[in-house]
Amino acid sequence: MATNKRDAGNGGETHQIAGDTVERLTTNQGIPVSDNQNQLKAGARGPVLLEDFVLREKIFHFDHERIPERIVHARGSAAHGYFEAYEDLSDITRADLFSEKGKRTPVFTRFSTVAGGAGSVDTPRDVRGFAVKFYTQQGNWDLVGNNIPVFFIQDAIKFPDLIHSVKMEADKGYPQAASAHDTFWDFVSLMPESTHMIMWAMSDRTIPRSLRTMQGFGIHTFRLVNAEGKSTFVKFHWKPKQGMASTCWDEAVKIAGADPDFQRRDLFEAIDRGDFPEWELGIQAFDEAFADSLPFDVLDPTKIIPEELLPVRPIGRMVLDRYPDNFFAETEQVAYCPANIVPGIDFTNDPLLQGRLFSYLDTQLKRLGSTNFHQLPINAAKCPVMNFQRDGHMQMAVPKGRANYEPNSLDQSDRDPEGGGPRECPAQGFTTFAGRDTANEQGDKLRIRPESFADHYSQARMFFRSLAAPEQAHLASALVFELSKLGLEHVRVRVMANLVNVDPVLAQRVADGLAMPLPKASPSAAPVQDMDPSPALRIIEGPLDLATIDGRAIGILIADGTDKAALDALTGAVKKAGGTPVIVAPKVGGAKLSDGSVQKADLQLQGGPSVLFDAVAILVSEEGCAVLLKEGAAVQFAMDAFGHCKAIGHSEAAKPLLDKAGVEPDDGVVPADKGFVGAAGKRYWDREPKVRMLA
Ligand code: HDD
Repeated sequence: MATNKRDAGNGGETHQIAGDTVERLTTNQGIPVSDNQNQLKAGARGPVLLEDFVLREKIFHFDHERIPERIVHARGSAAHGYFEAYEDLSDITRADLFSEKGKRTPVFTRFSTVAGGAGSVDTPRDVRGFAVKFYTQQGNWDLVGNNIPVFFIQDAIKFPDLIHSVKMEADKGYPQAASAHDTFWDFVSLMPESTHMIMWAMSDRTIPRSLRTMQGFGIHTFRLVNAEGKSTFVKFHWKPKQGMASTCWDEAVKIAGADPDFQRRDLFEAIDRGDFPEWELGIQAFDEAFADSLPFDVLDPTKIIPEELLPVRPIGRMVLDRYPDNFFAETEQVAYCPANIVPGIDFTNDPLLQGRLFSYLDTQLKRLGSTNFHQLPINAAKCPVMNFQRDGHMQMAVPKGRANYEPNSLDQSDRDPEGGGPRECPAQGFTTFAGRDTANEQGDKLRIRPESFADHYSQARMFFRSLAAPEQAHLASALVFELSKLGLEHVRVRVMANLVNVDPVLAQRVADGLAMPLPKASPSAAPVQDMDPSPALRIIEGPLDLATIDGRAIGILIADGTDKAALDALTGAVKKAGGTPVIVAPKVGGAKLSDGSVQKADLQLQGGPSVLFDAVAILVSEEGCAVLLKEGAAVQFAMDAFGHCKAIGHSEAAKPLLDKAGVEPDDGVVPADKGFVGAAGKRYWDREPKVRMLA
């Protein structure tokens, strides 16, 4: 692996000579550099000389530092870790990573937003990518999923249209990282198959609090195949051990200003403090007969199998325990590809998946510039890679011997120290599952959607009806917000006509929120079914709503005069519960506490608004409160914490500040020393109607 010591490819030597206390700076050719401050000039005030190869090489390299950003998922954050299998799954798959209990496989996982550019903020309303590269002993397996289990479209031929519509508009060049504009809603309203995903995209799932509090999904139906060649259909699920948590929209918007890197920082800091994020991998495994019994097609990526119908079986866990050493070399250059699959796992005929199998390799060539991108350390398999592929731009390996073709009859003579080279392995090698996904797989060549993909509304309805009441209100309000941003009236009407099919009550709430008449339902290609609600789909009151401060950040606002004993007690209690106390004060140098000691601040108040925390405490004396009453940022601190339904712990003397901020008493507003830590693990959504109009 190349290092800044230039020891790779240079015979292992570093440019350190006897007696040197520091490593020597060199050019890329290894030539020691004597001066890194001044260009070569003819005289102190004279012209710069073209022969300055040190300057020219440095600027040349700098000029080429950027590579094309990803066309989608450009903004991302990643970490290294491992996957650990819970049990031997050889009854259903011969994949090496699932072959024995406790077996560990290294992973590199990248989370991303979809629409924004690489420099966009972390918290737009957007789907999040959830891509895992497993470096197995049988080669790399990439599970390239999202934090939502369905997709907007059923056929890959529509992907460029979808992405063009959601990215900044072609003529204006804005909005960045936002779906609230004409072209996106124009497109999706003409594509009823996107309706189910729209429900998820407008739900709290697309404004996650942290990358650590999101679920992940493989989306498509895949196959597991065992040593006997028997296939089992599977859907992959990632469940966060940290529980699930989302923000509310007003909070997400404010975080974008307060800390554009909020989620990247959160991931880094969690790993840095040893609080390693963890997800459980689970599968929904089923056979052909079960698939046939469902009222929808398992090859249709706009559908889920409700967990109540088919429970998720946990099969292992992923722990992310190492932040990348270098953002570009690892996070930017990692190249995921759904076609990277290992023996024991296989594709299905899902037409979206099949299109993806082409797209990613093509993208990597464009981005990384060489067919040898698999040799980059972050992409390289951690098992031997042996074949007869040769040459190409940036070939980093040095293959030995004459054997660069096969079959050959070269032997291990002096000229061919490596012999004839590697040979295919019929038994261990990847073999494609020979069976069919459906009984009528063969047929005429047609550009056609199967009838079984026609129901676009039943699961959208089920999703909406499965949510907790506050989530339904957030979803309806998100639709009102997005549609209110449109300039094209007829698009708004068309979206609402689709919504009538989903749920007339939802559609009416949106129409009321926009102050528009409700149109008639749009035609539906299939009758809309009333499916049983699936409570597993909820975040609020759902199975992963953990009510804990473990892994969460608690902002503690202090000022001169704050009681030292009370502060120590609170920070101690927060830490004991697994939370991270973050001290916020008007001055970063700190505040003078009641005992005369100075408590340093982690954040200055202007740069530490309450949106950055999961819950807050305001620990001030009368003297401190009097000062903060005149500081808008302090009033906003309390007002936003209340408005975002967070728990607020407070000292008795903080009450005038709470009053000024409009904080009203409820179960979430508690004395800091009486039950605050217990109260801080959840949000108080009942409060919401007091602070904003929801649709
Ligand atoms: Fe994709 C990147 C997820 C459909 C074409 N996609 C990309 C990434 C994720 C997904 C997480 C970022 C990986 C990373 O962190 O580097 N994509 C999905 C999911 C889909 C999906 C869950 C549907 C179920 N994608 C999809 C289709 C196509 C693409 C149908 C094209 C036909 N996706 C790409 C791409 C990207 C990509 C253009 C951009 C950067 C990259 O591949 O490496 O090839």
